[in-house]
Amino acid sequence: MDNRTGRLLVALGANLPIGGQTALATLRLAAQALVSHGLALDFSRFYATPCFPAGAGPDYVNAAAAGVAPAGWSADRVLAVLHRIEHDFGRQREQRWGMRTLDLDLVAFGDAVMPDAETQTRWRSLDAATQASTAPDRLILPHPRLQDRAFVLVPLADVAPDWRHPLLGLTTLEMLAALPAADREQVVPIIA
Ligand code: PH2
Ligand code: MG
Ligand code: MG
Repeated sequence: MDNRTGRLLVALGANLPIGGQTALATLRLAAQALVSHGLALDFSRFYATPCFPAGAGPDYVNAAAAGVAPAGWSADRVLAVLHRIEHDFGRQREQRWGMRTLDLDLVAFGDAVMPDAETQTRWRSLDAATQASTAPDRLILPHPRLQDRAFVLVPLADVAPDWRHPLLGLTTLEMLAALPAADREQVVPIIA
């Protein structure tokens, strides 16, 4: 996985069962759905991760995927597919950082910086309180919280260790190494 245009990174997460199906089962089915919608992706292992913020809900299952979209697809077209699959798995979009049956986040699209470097940097640099209370109303790339989250970076290191953040200049492995060890150690592969 490198930074070529059209290469994409996706983060997958779930922390609620749906219709008697576990979050892990949902994530496995969502992985298949991404591929059947035309995205050629490699998937990381699946991980058990503590809910962020701590205590806000059950533990999550997280994974990541890296690969390519069909030729000519825009980031917004990929995002529409992610939203479609979330909807198919019962996701109701309402509460900020609320519990969810399925969350599919577009983390990066090649070297794309959207909508522009200044806006991405502003969202990336928000203080914790503002992060918790505001959500962007359009696609920001790379995902503004990517560099902060072990539950994104640990799975991403399975499939895109050398991807380089176009604004920070750091690879996945370098961003991961910059996190507290305790954050990394709480992201545990599920052997199943
Ligand atoms: N996603 C969130 C909020 N909190 N915590 C974990 N462990 N994993 C997630 O994917 C996650 C979260 C918002 O999308
Ligand atoms: Mg999301
Ligand atoms: Mg998310």
